[in-house]
Amino acid sequence: GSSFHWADPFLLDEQLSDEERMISETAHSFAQDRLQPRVAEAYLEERTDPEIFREMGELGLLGVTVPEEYGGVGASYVSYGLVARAIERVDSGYRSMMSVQSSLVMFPIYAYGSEAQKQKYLPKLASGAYIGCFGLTEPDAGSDPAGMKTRAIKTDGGYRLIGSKMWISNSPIADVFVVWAKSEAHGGKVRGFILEKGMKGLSAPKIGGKLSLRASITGEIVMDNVEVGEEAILPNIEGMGGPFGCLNRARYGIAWGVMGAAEDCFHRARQYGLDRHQFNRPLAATQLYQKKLADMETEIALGLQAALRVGRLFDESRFAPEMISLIKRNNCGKALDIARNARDMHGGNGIQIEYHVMRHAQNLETVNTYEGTHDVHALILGRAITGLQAFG
Ligand code: TGC
Ligand code: FAD
Repeated sequence: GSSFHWADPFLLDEQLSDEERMISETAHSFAQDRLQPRVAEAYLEERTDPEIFREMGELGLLGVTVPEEYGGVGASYVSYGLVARAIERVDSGYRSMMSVQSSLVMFPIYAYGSEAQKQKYLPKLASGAYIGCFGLTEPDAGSDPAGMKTRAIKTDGGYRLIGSKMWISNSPIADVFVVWAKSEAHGGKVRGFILEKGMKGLSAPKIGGKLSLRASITGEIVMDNVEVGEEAILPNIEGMGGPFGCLNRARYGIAWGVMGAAEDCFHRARQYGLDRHQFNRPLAATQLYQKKLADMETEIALGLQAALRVGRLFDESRFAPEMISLIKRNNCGKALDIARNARDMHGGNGIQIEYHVMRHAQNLETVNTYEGTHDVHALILGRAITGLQAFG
């Protein structure tokens, strides 16, 4: 037999390569030393520090799967997941900033871009000198992005973009905008375009008043006849498979990330229960409290093991999008449940910023919704199970 480790029941750590363990430790130390001390204030003041991109870039935490020749680390998708887990242990908003940059901006430029686009953008995105954003969602097209209205009209030597995007992470501070539009010159098919801050007709107003993900800035993208040259179109992809290819990666990272947030809640609830006494004994000595801790530990262990399995399949190019829907949906739902319970277990203190659990719970409301809602992923799985499409 072997001994049981309450914080790592299935010995996940042992299943990692040396390189993966090293990247995970780098991300974890960075998150705890540099992000954790400033998150409470950033969250309360709804402030995003663009410097965080540079700090992540310096440590190689942006675009970890992108090859070294373009500024990345050329590491595995398991490594990318471990980075997401370590950063989201501090805040889902910080993980959002990282995932958008890595999976939704660097990945499409790397996978669908021209050599010139890769050389122009990837090294600067990897170092954090450039901040990127990804515009798919629109005011009238969320769960159904194929219903987008943004269009690209062919001009002499390029395109003119008209439309608006809604709920876009990083957009108000972005230098590089990967946006998706229906192109009349391509039979109305969806194409990707790279826009740059400062282009005439392009603006990205902030969306204020969020009660969730407050440390990560969100905005619109307004394209009022933005003129671009041929060099702005992503040449190597056409159709909804373009944006979905990016979402597969981001959703996979989120499945790991939310387990980090859940672990933080679990560890805090455990410690609180050991320290806090009521009825002349620690809260942790009560059966109800222990049951909640056991449920948390169980769901986290299963969720991490599932994410690792899908990550290994990803690295072998054997993943299916439905596998990602399964872990994105389940891990987000379980993490949200764990965070709400941790809030409850902290009693009145649980609503205070300094106890962190309610911030996680509020953040996870967004994470359960973006990148495909909990229910939309059920319908993707439902279609695969039955062969019948229940949406649209
Ligand atoms: P459907 O008919 O299923 O497919 C249309 C075409 O797309 C292809 N495809 C995929 N390709 C690769 N990976 C996937 N996961 C794919 N899913 C679909 C498919 O093969 C087909 O290709 P083709 O060549 O035959 O045309 O598409 P549909 O329009 O009926 O899709 C319905 C549904 C519900 C599955 C889909 O629209 C969906 O996933 N909706 C959710 C939208 C979403 O996730 N939005 C995310 C916006 S980005 C974001 O939230 C960033 S937050 C990031 C952060 O801050 O961390
Ligand atoms: P809707 O699609 O209107 O859904 C509303 C409700 O209806 C949900 O409960 C949904 O599950 C349900 N529903 C929808 N269709 C069906 C159906 N067929 N059957 C049953 N129920 C259904 N997008 C980007 O492109 N880039 C970003 O960087 C980005 N960042 C984001 C950051 C934040 C903070 C937030 C909140 C969102 C972000 N999004 C981003 C947008 C996000 O992906 C969408 O909010 C999400 O896809 C849901 O779309 P919606 O908000 O329009 O909701």
